[in-house]
Amino acid sequence: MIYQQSCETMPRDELEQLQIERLQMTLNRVYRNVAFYRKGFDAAGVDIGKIRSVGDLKELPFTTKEDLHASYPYDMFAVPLKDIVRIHSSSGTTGRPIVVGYTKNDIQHWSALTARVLTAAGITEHDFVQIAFEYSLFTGGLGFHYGAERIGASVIPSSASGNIQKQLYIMKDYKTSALLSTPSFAITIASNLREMGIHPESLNLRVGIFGAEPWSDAIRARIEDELRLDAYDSYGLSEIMGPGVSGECAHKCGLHVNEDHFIVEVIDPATGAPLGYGAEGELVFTTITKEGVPLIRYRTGDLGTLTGGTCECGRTFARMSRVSRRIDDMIIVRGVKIVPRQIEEILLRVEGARPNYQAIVRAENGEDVLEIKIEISEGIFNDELKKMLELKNKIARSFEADLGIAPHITLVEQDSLRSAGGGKVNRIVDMRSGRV
Ligand code: DLL
Repeated sequence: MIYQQSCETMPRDELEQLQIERLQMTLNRVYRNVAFYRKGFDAAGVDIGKIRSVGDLKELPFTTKEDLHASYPYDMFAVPLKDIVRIHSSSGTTGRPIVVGYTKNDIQHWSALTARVLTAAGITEHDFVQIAFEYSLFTGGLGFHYGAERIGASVIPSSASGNIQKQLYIMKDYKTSALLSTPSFAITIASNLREMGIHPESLNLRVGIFGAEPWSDAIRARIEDELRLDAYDSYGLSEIMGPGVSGECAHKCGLHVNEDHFIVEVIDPATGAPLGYGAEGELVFTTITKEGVPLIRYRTGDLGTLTGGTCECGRTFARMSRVSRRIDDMIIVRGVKIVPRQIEEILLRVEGARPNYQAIVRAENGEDVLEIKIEISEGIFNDELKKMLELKNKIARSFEADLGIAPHITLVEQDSLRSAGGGKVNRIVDMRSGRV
């Protein structure tokens, strides 16, 4: 199913024409209204009148997260504040947050884009959509809420905070058919179901949309199996809009980027050089319809690849791969390079462990020390000490066998690792660089 057929299946030449027209309007708008861009374009010697094709985009300087931090709170806004109808902010855990604002038109577009993502996952007006993303300054809850209402679904705004058991009773009693949450929250939901003796077959769940943090196909398989639903990936970031930037269709061969609203590029993170389709690099987005906070060539820090060509579903938009990690997510501990995916794979193999973890590296007496905090279910947590010790040893041995380092394992209570900022689990904390 396609929500906006004529946009989502637009022939490529028409799409490129639309993109360049919208890009030119956006460039004029930011040059007129945002001092950061006026100064930046002038300093780089860019004449925006000469940007005549999407390929010319590479002449423009990048916008970085640091630029957004420096503009806190409103210096990047391109409209008078009276025209802003909604404020969100990013869930950054270091430094000042990034503040984003939406005009009435931005909200209209945003709801259409999340409606597209929901429709691509097969969600319709007949569904009961439980939105278990946080409703807060985080964009997940409200972003999807407007899209779900727009397609006429029955929305259950359960949010992600509060008592998990209540969340499950709502799911059961209100006959939730579509669940939206972070993948780590879906895992917590699944293990609580088991503990409460609710069999997933007794629920009405049939589809789930998960996102806001990296998750692998192995996690997808586990969620699908434990919740008996069809799981779709959805990507987005507050700086660019929130959820609705891209999402999977039934073919699950990449996430369709809503290219009539965002131009996507992949660049070499070291040199900034544009890379072609198929090459892995940093995802960079330019907004071409946003009024509140338009961004030009925003470096996301997320790693991915792009694929072209029309998808079997008929959509002509480029597809991005699933984002397996952020560029700065790799940690080097005593010379060993570790990415979150490796930790997750080990935990998925150890019976009794759950792949909800946080890796913390610190320097103690000049040596790197790795601690892995792992959430375990309440059942085990309240169990006798011996069982917990056994589990800890089993996990530590698996790490040593796979990575050659024995981390310090700390077992923590379920749901204790999710941050307040959007309910995501912050996988890597590097105390050596102050990165949390
Ligand atoms: O996470 C928006 C969102 C809400 C997306 C709900 C999908 C669903 P932020 O809090 O600003 O916005 O965080 C954005 O999260 O740069 C990625 O690093 C990461 N991220 C988001 N979606 C995915 C995903 C929301 N599907 C940052 N896979 C991004 C991997 C993701 N990482």
